[in-house]
Amino acid sequence: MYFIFCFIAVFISLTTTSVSAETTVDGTLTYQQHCAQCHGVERLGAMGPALLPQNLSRLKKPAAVDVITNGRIATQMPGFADTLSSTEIRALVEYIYKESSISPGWGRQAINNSHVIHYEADQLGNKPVFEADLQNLFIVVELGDHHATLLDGDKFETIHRFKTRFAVHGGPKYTRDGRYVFFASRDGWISKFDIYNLKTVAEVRAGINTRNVAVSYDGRYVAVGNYLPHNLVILDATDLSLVKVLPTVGNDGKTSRVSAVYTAPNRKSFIAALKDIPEVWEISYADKDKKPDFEPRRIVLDDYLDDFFFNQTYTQVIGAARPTDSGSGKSKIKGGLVIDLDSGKKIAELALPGMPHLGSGITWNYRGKTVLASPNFSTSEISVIDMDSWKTIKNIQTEGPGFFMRSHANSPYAWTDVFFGPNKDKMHIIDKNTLEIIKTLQPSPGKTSGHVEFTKDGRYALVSIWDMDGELIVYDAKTLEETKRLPMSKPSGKYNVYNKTHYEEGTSH
Ligand code: DHE
Repeated sequence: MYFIFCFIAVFISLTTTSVSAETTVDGTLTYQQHCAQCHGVERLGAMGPALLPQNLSRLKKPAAVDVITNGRIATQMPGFADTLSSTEIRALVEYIYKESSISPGWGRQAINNSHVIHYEADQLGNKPVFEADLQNLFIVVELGDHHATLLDGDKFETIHRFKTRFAVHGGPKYTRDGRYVFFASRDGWISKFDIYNLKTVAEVRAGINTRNVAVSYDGRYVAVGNYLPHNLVILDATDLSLVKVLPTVGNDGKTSRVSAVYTAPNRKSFIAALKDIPEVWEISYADKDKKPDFEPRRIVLDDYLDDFFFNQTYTQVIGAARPTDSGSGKSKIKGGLVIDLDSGKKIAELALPGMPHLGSGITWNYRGKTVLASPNFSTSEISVIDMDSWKTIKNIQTEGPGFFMRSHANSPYAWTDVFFGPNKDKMHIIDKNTLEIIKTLQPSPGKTSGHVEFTKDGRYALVSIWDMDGELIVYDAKTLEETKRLPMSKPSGKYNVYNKTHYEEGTSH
């Protein structure tokens, strides 16, 4: 009897000890010590996404524990297994799933209050203040010290270096004439830069946590896709003044983050995929003579699209859900799906392994067929898919998972980085006709090499060394010999005016 009593007493004491240990760990404090720098003091996001219940709806708590413990693939999120105890991690998860006392709203008034016009259009001239081939310029985003460089693509010399907002992410977008470029920062700032006058002319904070920005083909509007608030924001491209806020609400009333928004030049519309609602939205700006109403056409899908791109005629969307974003690890469709934008119907499912990065997908002509190729965040392969039959032609084995892929219509090669793992300093060159890797470069041993962009004519390929003490390396795209190195501060992406404004098949959208 005494033995049973002692056993129960010890059991009660043990269980209460563990419960009280959990309740005494302060998730708030742990958050401020370890997470606030990237996710924002108020959990509204900065370099990392916002950590609020509104943003975590597709991530189950056990999956959040796993992300904090082991880190998240293809992001800057490290694992905390060696820094935090499992009790601290559980307390942190409870904290981030609690409603915040700070309202994550960022409405019309906040957007309008943030709007700054640095230069009115009539204050600046219409001729470039420098000499260079205006179609062969590059904007290079330097993440290391939050600057951008305007580079002459013939001489590979810096024309101008300027400050950007903190943590610019995604491709800056040009107007079709190449005069203006729009940047989006992760914390919602949209900046318009006048390349001819080398001046930032207007800025506005369009959201708290922004995904990316798109410019309409006619240069009249800018669309901003937000994670927080859950909306799309339409701006006037002239001065970035607010035109419309479109809350991203599904038919069932549920709200959603925006995965990304792009312009579809042939359709004269913006195409946006939603992260928490299985819908793609098409927002037309086709009518040139009157102001569009920006009412979305909803295409309802079987699954969420976290990542997507288009065929060259913009009649099809090719997208995939990311298993890690669905929390349960199970999205309904294994791999990717293809949607016909005219009919709004799914026309194929793709056998894509791992976590394909379709946003970096490119297309080319392979023995009379158009193929698409996509890197993969989680497996060491590049999938090459026939865009008629939607069957995989080949999975090209690489030395590690990659992030970005690039080619050019005038180049016989497609370049892809390795980016993750022990071979992160390598860059593969694939023959587009044989689908074999014909050379592997190691531009700067030990330092991550990633993201390639070609010159206008495809003669040179520019590679980034992702290091604070980084470089931009210029390669002859035919001989694959190095021709020049320019020191830069963690140059992330680089964007050629001609390739971008002509929607070159080898580059991103
Ligand atoms: Fe990106 C583009 C999403 C992490 C650097 N990234 C994009 C785009 C999307 C996207 C939707 C297309 C926007 C556009 O160009 O209009 N990125 C995501 C993610 O979901 C992911 C995996 C997690 C996240 O943190 O949001 C992610 N991205 C990163 C990084 O960690 C990178 C390497 C460093 C950084 O800047 O944070 C990074 N993403 C880039 C770059 C592009 C990009 C350089 C533009 C590629 C291009 O050539 O167009």
